[in-house]
Amino acid sequence: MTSLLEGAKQLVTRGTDIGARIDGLDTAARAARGRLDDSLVDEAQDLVDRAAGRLRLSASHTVVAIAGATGSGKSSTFNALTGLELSAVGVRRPTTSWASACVWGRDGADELLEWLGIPPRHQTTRDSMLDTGRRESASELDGVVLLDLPDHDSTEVSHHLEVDRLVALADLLVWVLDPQKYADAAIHDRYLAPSAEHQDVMLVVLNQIDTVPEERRQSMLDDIRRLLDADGLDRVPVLAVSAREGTGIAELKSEIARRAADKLATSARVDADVKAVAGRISAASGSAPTRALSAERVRALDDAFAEAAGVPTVVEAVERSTRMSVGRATGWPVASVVSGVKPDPVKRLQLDLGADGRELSGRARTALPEATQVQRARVDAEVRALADDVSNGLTQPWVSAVRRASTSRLDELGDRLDAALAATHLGGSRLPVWAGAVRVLQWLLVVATVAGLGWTGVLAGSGKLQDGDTVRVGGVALGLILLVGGLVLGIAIDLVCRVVAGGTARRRATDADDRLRASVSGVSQELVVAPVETELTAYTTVRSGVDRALS
Ligand SMILES: Nc1nc2c(ncn2[C@@H]2O[C@H](COP(=O)(O)OP(=O)(O)OP(=O)(O)O)[C@@H](O)[C@H]2O)c(=O)[nH]1
Ligand SMILES: [Mg+2]
Repeated sequence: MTSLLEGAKQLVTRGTDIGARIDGLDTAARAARGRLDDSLVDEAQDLVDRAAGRLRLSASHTVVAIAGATGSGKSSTFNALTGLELSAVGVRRPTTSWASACVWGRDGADELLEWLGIPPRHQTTRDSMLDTGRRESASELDGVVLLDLPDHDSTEVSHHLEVDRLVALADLLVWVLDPQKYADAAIHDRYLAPSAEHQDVMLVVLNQIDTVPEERRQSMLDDIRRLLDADGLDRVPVLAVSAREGTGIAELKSEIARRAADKLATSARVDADVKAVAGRISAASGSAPTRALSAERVRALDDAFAEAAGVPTVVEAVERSTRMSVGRATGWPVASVVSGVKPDPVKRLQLDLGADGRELSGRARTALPEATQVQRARVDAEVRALADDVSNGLTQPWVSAVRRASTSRLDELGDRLDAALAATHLGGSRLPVWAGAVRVLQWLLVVATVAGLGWTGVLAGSGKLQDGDTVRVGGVALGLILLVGGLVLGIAIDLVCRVVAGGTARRRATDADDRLRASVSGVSQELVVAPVETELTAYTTVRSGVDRALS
């Protein structure tokens, strides 16, 4: 790109910003790769290379190519302009098989001729052949590299290829028409009409005007004008010449000289190329403004992912487990013993109960239910909705690119969700301090109840329960108070603590839910959101590149 910018600098000094435009097209083409039509992207990248190549080369030369149908008189016109019989003019068609060049002012043209692919044997340097009588007219074309091209319409395939190659490289194009074939679709459809962007670097010549009766010349020129207008080439001048008799050659030479002298043809040509391709990329890309992914869409996607990952199952297990462990610690111990030990729901999911918390072990997912078809369908629907939402208003290639990106990594979903859940710390699992204290209290109450029961039993057995001897509080035997008080208090604490344990369980469940959803959100971010955002960034890059290329 440095060479491109160096080449462009020379043009920047002349008030154009062609380097920035090529750079814009380059940026757009790179970002469009794999998203817009390959052939269009290839064309843009070829053009960037070609334009950079041309701008790196001589800015003081203007490459003028003479193109047209076989027998129209290209070589004759070439010879008339050079004043020499350089190109063979023949009756056999086609005559010219290889492009030849005539250079006025050789300095710095070598690399340019090499880039054009004109071998030295087909090159002539005009000023080296000057005779004094012709010096004046020759110097008028100083800086011109005139090319005589083969025909574009014979059966020789190599001729078409050579013409297409050089038509793409020339700075200025002179299309030679003749009175017989000037309306041929071959030239209008294939070359002229598609060059509307290039009309400022084109001339049209009607040759062999000597063969047209004088009274018919104007109507023929009018006819050509009409055809060119229909091709979208309303600014292209038409010159009537006779290469054989020299009519109009001086005017043609002046027109070429005028365009070569201001040295703008090179940048104008590249500009036209860049605008044409950038215009097509722009049309394919559309100009809808980009929209950001909406937070609601992402949240809905996260929800679907969380459900498919089994987050609600784990969260519910955490809640039940907390309720159970706190309940068991704070509950009336006798009831727990009688009801037996139920398995911990979290352990059933093979959650690892560490000292400072718990994590889903690597084996956890085997215990978690697989995502059901309904859950999986919801994931797919949410991904689709997100892609459709964000690509709404974009052209089809971009809609497809966004959709493709949104699903490109979904086959990793199951594994990635498992891994994310396995690595998620579910929050504290320790018994709350208050519950530990209540446990001690409950056992003290059990001891009091048992002691009260024993004491009361002994008193009742010996018939001393009503006896005034035994310790009494408020007239009731202490043993009985211990027995009933311990029982009532134990059960009352159990009931109150159930309510408190429910709160703790819900808090821990919410905490676990937050942590799990954060992990799941990381997965949706990586597998769906980031790929979609990459496409949106590419779209923005293409748009801004194209805008720069067209500016
Ligand atoms: N009457 C007349 N004949 C011309 C004129 N220009 C060219 N010719 C003749 O037209 C024929 C073709 O001329 P060329 O210059 O070889 O044509 P070309 O376009 O180079 O043809 P290819 O190399 O085959 O593509 C030759 O016989 C020329 O003498 C002209 O202005 N008037
Ligand atoms: Mg020829």
